[in-house]
Amino acid sequence: MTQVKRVAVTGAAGQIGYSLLPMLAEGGVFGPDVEIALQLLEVTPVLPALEGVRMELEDCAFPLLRSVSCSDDPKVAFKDADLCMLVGSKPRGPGMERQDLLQDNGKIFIGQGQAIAETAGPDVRVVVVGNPCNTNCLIAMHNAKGVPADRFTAMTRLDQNRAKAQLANKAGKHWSEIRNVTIWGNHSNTQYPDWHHATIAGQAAAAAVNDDAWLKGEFLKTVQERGKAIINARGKSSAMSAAKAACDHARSLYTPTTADDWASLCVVSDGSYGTPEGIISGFPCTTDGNGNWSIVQGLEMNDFSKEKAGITWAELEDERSMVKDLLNG
Ligand code: NAX
Repeated sequence: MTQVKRVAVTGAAGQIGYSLLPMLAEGGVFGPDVEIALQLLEVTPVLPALEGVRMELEDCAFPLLRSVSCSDDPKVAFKDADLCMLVGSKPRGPGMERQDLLQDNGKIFIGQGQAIAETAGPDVRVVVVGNPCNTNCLIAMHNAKGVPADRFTAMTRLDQNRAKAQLANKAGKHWSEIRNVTIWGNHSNTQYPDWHHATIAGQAAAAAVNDDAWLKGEFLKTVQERGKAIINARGKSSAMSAAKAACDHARSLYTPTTADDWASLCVVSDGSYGTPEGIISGFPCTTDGNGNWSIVQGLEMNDFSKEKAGITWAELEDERSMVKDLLNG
């Protein structure tokens, strides 16, 4: 075992970080034969808490974990990184408008994009989890001069996993039997979880579920509003499931994913399916196992799908216009 992958995680002392770090250290992304060096980033006041996380990671004695470093400087945390998981962001405060949230986070992701360009490894991949993740990813991508745009992805894998669970429960099957759910658009409550190409134990999802009204109504709403339901129940936002999804997303980049069981990734739009070009939007994607993705082509979108996707694409265009001053790099 000679290979060591350097994984940078921002917001590493937060809730998602606390679940994500052990998954990474156990080989959740690169598998059981690749050693991991964790490079953790936090804001300065949180460094003492991060030190506690570092001590716990040490105490776990993970066989694959070679080192853990902590910093409040993105250029240090991203140094030579193979994978940057951008989890930390500023939460929406009381009375805060969406534009303010986008602008405040934008400043974080400008700096992190620049630091990735300056210090990350030559083959780096970036996964943005911190919300609003699609537009944060767009900002980081635009500010990482010299880093190809296709290295940047944002996470709708949690929404894909949530949709799988809902379909499985409704059809009386196991979630491992669900394939090819797509989350189009934004990781927000405008997202469009699309079941039209999904299968459940090999059967078309619509036939297996046999309840069109449920698919178009309760299913969509449950997936779109699941984050809020978790907060209402737990008093805190999703963390374990978000960490698992972040691992699933990153593992998809490094494990070949086929058109028989695609991954829903937010990637820069090339205009496929009428998605506005240049936004970071959810698409069905295959991957080659070397960190590279392609948008699955040739899927039919009916009028219902076009209408629902159009709503979430418009929201992403709107977000982009709110941060246009941050995209000049
Ligand atoms: P927490 O508030 O528990 O942790 C966030 C951490 O980020 C904090 O420790 C904070 O100090 C740190 N941080 C803030 N600014 C930073 C900066 N500039 N550099 C480094 N660290 C910084 O939030 P948590 O529950 O862990 O969620 C993290 C982010 O994930 C949030 O933005 C959240 O909205 C987002 N989520 C995204 C999901 C997705 O599907 N894309 C789902 C889950 C989650 O809601």
